[in-house]
Amino acid sequence: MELFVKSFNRITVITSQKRCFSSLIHKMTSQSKWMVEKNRILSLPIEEKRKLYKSEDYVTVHQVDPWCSYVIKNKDVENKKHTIDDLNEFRKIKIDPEKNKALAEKVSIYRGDITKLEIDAIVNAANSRLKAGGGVDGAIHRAAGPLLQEECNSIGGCNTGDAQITGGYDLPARYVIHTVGPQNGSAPNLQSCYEKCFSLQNQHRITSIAFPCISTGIYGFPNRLAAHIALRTTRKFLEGNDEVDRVIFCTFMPIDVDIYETLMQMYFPVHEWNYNDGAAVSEF
Ligand code: AR6
Repeated sequence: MELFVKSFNRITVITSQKRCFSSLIHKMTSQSKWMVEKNRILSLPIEEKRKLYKSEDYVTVHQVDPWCSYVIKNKDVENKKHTIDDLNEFRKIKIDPEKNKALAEKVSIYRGDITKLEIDAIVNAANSRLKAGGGVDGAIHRAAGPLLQEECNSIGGCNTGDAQITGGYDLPARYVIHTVGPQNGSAPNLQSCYEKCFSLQNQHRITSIAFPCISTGIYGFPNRLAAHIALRTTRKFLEGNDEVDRVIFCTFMPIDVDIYETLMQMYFPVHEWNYNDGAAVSEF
């Protein structure tokens, strides 16, 4: 009987060791699959990479008008006036007017689906588990293909206000930067999302980046305040860094188009503006 129990225990230990080993092998195999594919895609010439895109209607960075041209082409933008509350938010940053012209050539509004952009990096409004969800997150995972989730699984998660970078796989974008916006309306956390995304730029030689309106969908952050935070943080970053050539604000909802068209005139003025009485007066 004693001999039987000993043998049984030994078999149990061997079986569980085997199971651990095979799960380790499985993990390594699936891990190396995304790693190999990520590196392969990142080194493809653009014409080859384009064959991977799920749809042919991709948009290159050069097809997105810089803000200085957008204002000229869309004359109605000038009729959109900011409010006193906007002015109070805007006064939280001191901008260097010398940089207005150069920066108005770097930033853009893009109306539409962020997954179409052929750009160095698109930002994903992710959740802290980095599991594909709804909204822009779902759209990005669908267009990138399943290896994006595999790479996210290998990272394990992301704290609110932080950011993690992965490959873009079948997306036109080379990289996806996953950031987790606040669910409780915390402005410092939202600001941190933008800062952390920018902080990854140097390491991965990202010179063009597109942001969705982080936290303003399922996470319920007020759209207008979110836009102030996005624009203020971007202006501050661009004033101190020359490496990034293009920052694109992807506005998917009409309300965000309206807000960004209004507020971009403050943070990235194309003409000179007077803010004396709270109403913008063009001086050109
Ligand atoms: N392209 C660009 N913007 C988009 C797209 C798209 N294809 N689809 C939606 N948006 P949301 P959150 C806009 O809800 O509030 C997910 O389940 C959308 O109109 O995607 O940060 C995650 O897994 C809105 O303006 O992100 C998290 O659990 C903006 O993207 C949670 O939602 C952000 O809305 C994150 O919530």
